[in-house]
Amino acid sequence: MANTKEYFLMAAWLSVASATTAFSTTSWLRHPRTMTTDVSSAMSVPAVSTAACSDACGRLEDCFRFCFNVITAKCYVTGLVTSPVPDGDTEASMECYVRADCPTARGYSMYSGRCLRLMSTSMTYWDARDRCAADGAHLYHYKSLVKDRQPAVDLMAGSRYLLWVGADDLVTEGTFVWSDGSLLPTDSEVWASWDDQPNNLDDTQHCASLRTRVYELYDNTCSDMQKFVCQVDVF
Ligand SMILES: [Ca+2]
Repeated sequence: MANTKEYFLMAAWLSVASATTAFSTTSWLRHPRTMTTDVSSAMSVPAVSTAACSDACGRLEDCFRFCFNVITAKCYVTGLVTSPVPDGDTEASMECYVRADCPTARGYSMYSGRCLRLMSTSMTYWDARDRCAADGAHLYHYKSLVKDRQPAVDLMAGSRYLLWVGADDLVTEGTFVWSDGSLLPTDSEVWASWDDQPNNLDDTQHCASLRTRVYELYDNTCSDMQKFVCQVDVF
């Protein structure tokens, strides 16, 4: 019989180990975000359990997350047609999960904890944004040198480009916003501040680009044709 200390260490280990759950062949992570975020663009499909709901999502190529209401037994899968969320769902009754793997069939791979795909066809910022959305993805959120630089270095493997990432100041000049609504301050470490970025050159530069020579951001003209990086959120 293990002593009390060992018992609690084992309990803690089991708690961590269960954070990644394998329903069927896909690994899922319990989603830390709110139910509202998850089901706002979801549709309901028939399922009788969390496992059945995960199977329903797993069979859909563009389903990266699902929520199962354990009270009403409703299964919400995302990446599909938007439909109104029925009344009666509360956050407490929802179990939400995201895929713990990248959608490799669509060309996404894990790079240092980020699920990314380099898009080699040059497009405007707006077309690039739409292309990522078609994958259930978004332009890369290059928010932190500590967390987001290495994935980009791994992905680019020495190639030097200007790449669209997911921030612009199109709504309010000088206020850059990521596509998830969070701010990209103009004094953020990710800008090439040594090169006076963002400088809104000729009052025409409103979209953030990652220059992979230095792995820092420059603002650039949104209508320029550039390659870009799409990101799928799997955590
Ligand atoms: Ca600039």
